[in-house]
Amino acid sequence: MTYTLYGMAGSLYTARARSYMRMNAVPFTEVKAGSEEFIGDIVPQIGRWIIPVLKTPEGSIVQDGADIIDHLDAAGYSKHPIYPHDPNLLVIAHLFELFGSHGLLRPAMHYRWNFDKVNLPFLRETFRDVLPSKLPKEAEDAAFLHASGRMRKAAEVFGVKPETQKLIEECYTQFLLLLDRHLRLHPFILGGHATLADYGLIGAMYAHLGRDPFPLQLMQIRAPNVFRWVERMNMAETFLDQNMTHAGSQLVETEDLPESLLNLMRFIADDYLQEITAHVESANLWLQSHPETQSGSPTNNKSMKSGMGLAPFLWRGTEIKTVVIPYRFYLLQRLQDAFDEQSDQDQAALRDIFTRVQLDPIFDRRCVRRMERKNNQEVWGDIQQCPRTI
Ligand SMILES: N[C@@H](CCC(=O)N[C@@H](CS)C(=O)NCC(=O)O)C(=O)O
Repeated sequence: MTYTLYGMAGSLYTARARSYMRMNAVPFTEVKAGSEEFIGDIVPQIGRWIIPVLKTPEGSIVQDGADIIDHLDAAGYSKHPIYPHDPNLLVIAHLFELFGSHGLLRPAMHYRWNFDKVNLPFLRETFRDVLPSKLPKEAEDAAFLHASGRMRKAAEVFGVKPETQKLIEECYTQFLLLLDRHLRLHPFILGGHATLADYGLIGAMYAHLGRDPFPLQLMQIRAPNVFRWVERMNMAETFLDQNMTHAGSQLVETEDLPESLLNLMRFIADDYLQEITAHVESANLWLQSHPETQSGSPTNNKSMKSGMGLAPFLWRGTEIKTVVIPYRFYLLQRLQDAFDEQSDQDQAALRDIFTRVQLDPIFDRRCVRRMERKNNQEVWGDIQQCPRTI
């Protein structure tokens, strides 16, 4: 009953699936994405080179971090519910899933690719995970140059430019300190056990920001409790620390949400709300000018190219443009679906909480078409009724 996880140690999206698998003691072997097995066997089944991919003991294939976690959750591996039962916590968990998967791309890429003196020898080794095995030295150097060149370009379309670097560092430091303050008292984002919120955040916080040499040291020095959480998110043992508010596995009280959690949500409002809004607006305009788009047609999503171009928006007062990635709408839709499923009373309570942290517009920023996943890729779904669509 052993699973196979195809990925890379330094990959953000592999990190979230791996974290779930380690924490919930799923038996698995990790195989490098540069292996012949992955290239020869798995890529043709998926139809594109993308990680992470899970192969089940029965031989079926699941691509996508969120879908892998859902698959294993449905198979009964979760030690504790990863989808909180409380409606408020459930929607907050989805918020962190969305922000963690995409809102941290700027610091992740900046701290990986703009500190060559410290990071580059390590990255050369780490990238061997995705290069074909046993390449001669020269070919390996050339392959690394090509792969890292693509990633440096990706950093630019995520908004990492010489003129934004300082702001990226200031904002990330602020985020680290807020997270550190929260994790000093709570072992996980929503309290006593890991939920979707933690699995969303761990991708960038481990693969790039808690593993590459430069940002790792920054985390250890400025935010030791964040570093400890990163360790905790990669181990199967139960963690007990009586200094923390949560000695057991219960989650925080929804009537009395910790101020440190609300502060993290305020950070997300300042840092990410404009961006996701701009992306939804861009996609809606694109869909308007492509009425021929059939339900079920693939978005041709790649991690750094989407065919929908770049969306301009004001990021903390500075205009930047970032690439519109359809997958974000899939995660945003999960949050909005979780909101829609609640009773009127629970929706009102959620609006209250989200209004307190200036995040209430996130319920209304809707893509006019649903985003589905079919055959392991994002496809446009049906037109959706959304009265408050922007
Ligand atoms: N939605 C996906 C995103 C996966 C993704 O973008 N993975 C990156 C690596 S971390 C990738 O494979 N990119 C394709 C490429 O670099 O060509 C998931 O969570 O699985």
